[in-house]
Amino acid sequence: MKKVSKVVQAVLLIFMMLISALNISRSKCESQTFVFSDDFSTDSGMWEFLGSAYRDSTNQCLVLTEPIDWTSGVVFFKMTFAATFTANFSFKAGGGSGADGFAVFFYKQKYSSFSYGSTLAFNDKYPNGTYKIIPGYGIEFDNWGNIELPNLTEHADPSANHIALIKDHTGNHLIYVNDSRTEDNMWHNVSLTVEYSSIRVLVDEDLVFLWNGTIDRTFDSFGFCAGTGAANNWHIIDNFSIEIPTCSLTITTTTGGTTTPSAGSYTYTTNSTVQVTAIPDVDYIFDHWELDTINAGSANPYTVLMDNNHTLKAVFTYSPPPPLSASVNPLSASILVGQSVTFTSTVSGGYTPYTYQWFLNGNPFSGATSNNWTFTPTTSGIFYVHLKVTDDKGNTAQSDATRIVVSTVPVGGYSIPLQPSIKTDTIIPYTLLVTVLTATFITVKRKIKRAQKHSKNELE
Ligand SMILES: [Ca+2]
Ligand SMILES: [Ca+2]
Repeated sequence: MKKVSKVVQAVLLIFMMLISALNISRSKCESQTFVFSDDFSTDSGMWEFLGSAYRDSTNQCLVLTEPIDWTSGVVFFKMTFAATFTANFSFKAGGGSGADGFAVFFYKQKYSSFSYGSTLAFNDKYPNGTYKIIPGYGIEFDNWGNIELPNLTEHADPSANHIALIKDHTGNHLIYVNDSRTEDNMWHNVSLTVEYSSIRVLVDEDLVFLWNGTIDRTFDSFGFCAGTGAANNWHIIDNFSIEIPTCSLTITTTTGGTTTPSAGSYTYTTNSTVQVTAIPDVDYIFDHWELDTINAGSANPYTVLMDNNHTLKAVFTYSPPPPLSASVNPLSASILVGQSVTFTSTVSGGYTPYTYQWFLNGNPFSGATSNNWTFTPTTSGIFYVHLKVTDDKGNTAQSDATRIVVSTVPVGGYSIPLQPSIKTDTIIPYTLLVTVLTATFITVKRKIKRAQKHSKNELE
């Protein structure tokens, strides 16, 4: 006997060690829990009502359906979560002509389109009557046994009254127990505990079922739904409470930037994801994140999985821009009076936006304030052009001055290009001709001037 009891003790000890080891790995965020309860005596603001669902302020409960044929209602808990949880509530179903049931859903994709009858508003139907799935789990309190129709196996129900774990649609029972409490029009207390790989349902403190398996936590909606069909029932919820483990996220930054959410400590339900964005100050760049002091790369925004308490630090580095500089093109040009030259600029460094001022012979040229400028001289001579650029912080930079040689227009007011193809022997007479003509022109001009002077004197 003693030997046996020692063996039992050893087995128990190992078993307890295993359990505690599992507990350690499962509850990394120790003793932090979000707790919410609602007796529906006032509007908590935590529920979103769709279809036939409403808060009955007189009876202070949550009505999913009244005993009306072909109706359905959904209530979403406004807090979404993918964490393990324990939810408690009481329900009363029945009191009508006898259909269809209700469900509490979790890890469910948010939805707004749903059907009535056998779907319990847990999912929708295609026009041909087949079920349109909405991913997620539910504990179903079914009070109408839908028969299996050809090609519509989704409608198969094990009995008229059963409590089941359903997934994605009401035809998919992962586990069920026949139970008349789903329609006796009496209040019953439900305790639903969803762990990492188990789902447990108690009704009036009796175990209904414990299901073990892999749980898909892709989606995060929680709520209640119910439907009636060709027959009807009341489906009412009251005294709701929920406990959800949470983890904390502490965000810090180095000098040189901020984050969204801003630096500080936050609480999130376990296994939720949080996006944090780093925003560098002027003269700084975002360099990388440190998650729990370990370099976590430079993805921005960064997504933190709240599987544990975490610290996240945004690391910024000082990186001012290079000094402002400006250059212009062309650097020199030779043109004739009446022709123009267009200057373009290249500006780098400093802080945008830039403002521009072009200078002619050291003086700002009125209106020449864009990033390029077309200069059209009206007289011959040598001109100097430069650009002054001012950046957003008032820093300035000047380009080198460019030298523009402007010549007078040749005789006739136009120039004849000297093409390489023209032979030397034709150029000589041509040059002579131009020289003669120019000389003649100057002589004529002088004569006219002299004549004008004479006539002027005469008048005086
Ligand atoms: Ca059913
Ligand atoms: Ca069912």
